[in-house]
Amino acid sequence: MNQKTLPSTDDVRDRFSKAMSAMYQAEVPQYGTLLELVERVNQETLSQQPELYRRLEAQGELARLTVERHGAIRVGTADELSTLRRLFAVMGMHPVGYYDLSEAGVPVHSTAFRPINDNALAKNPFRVFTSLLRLELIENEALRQGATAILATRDIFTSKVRELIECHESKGELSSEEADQFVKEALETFRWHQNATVDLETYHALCDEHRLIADVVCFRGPHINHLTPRTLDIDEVQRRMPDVGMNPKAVIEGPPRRAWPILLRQTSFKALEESIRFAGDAQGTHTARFGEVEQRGAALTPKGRALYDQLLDEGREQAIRLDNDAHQTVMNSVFTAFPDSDQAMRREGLAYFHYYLTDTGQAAKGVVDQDTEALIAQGLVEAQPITYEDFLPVSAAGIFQSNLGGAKSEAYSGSANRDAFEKALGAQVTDELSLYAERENASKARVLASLQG
Ligand code: OOG
Ligand code: NI
Repeated sequence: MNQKTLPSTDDVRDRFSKAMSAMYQAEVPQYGTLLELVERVNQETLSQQPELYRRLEAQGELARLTVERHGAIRVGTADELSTLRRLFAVMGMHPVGYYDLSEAGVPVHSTAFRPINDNALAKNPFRVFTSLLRLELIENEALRQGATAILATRDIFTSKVRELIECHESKGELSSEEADQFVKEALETFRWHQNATVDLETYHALCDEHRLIADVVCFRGPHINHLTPRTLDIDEVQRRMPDVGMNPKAVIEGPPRRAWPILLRQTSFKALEESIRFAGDAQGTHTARFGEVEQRGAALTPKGRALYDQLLDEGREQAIRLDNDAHQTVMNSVFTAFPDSDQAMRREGLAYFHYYLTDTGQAAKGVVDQDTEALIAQGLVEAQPITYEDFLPVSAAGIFQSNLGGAKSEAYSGSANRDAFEKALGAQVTDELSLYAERENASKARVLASLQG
């Protein structure tokens, strides 16, 4: 077969994320409404802010904006997690980062499967936040054993998708037809099931321990529980959500609004109560699926992240139980300690930057100066913050809690275990900060080489 017709891992991921979005729109119509709202706000923001338009275009992010989504799932066993790792690898998505949610009273730990290099991210940065249930944190032994036994009987993958994963692993590629089939079969793992695999009594027993445990254990598969488009103005989306019939969560998580956004801000509409048929024919309900919006900003260096974490803690202490407006006012005043300009963030080493040549820089040759700040001052080089591609554990906990109905609990705290997670995953997770540092260094090296040229 002609080499050129073979789809790349980026193509497969692009097809899959679109198929997933279509499936979720059909399953949860409110998600379709959310997509329309975000699209409208993004268009308005871009037309009101030409400088933002220019920046996104220069970073190659304008094209990806309309396809950009993240999703989340929760699985029950090491075997499910490691097979997912192989499934995501077919789409060029690799485990990045370790998130310990036990600290926030949620008995899971997680990673994000996502593309890693510049080109893959520019094409479609689809990410899936993937959590593994930690049954070992449940003290009730009978309940723990019961849940383990239920999980042992299910297979969340179709036999065809397993075949196609193996085919990709041995050949290193799939044909276009195989890729389409892969997308169709992989999607089955993420589908919603109205029939639970357990009776109502078992469901309630698991819910009483933690709603999340019931969500993972009682169904045939790890239904996608939300999909998240990226907005350029999350405050505006939050404001307009009630107008289109959505019930937004109380506060926007993460940093406050800034001229130079950092990390990630998130909000969601509350999970829907959906009817479920339990074994033995009893009718009941389950609340799991919701819609979320995110606004992404600059990836922070370890120094920037430490400052963010410190200010977030301070802000959260002062903002307990405030409504969103009051919460944002507190955060705004606390975050005045975080410089809000690209230059200051760059000079103080708070954020990662992508360096590229201006038009003048592209025409220049034989420039031996190696000082990027001087090159920027001479108009040869520009630097744009690198977009944060990952997640934030405190925000993730806020999203979990607002949708599981739980208050913050100390029940499982202090039990991060990255080794156990990686053992279950069957691989190490990549450190997200090293990825940003590599991309920054590579962009600097390219610019300097070309100017010397
Ligand atoms: C995942 C919650 C985390 C985010 O955007 O931080 C998440 C879940 O509810 O399974 O998706
Ligand atoms: Ni999310």
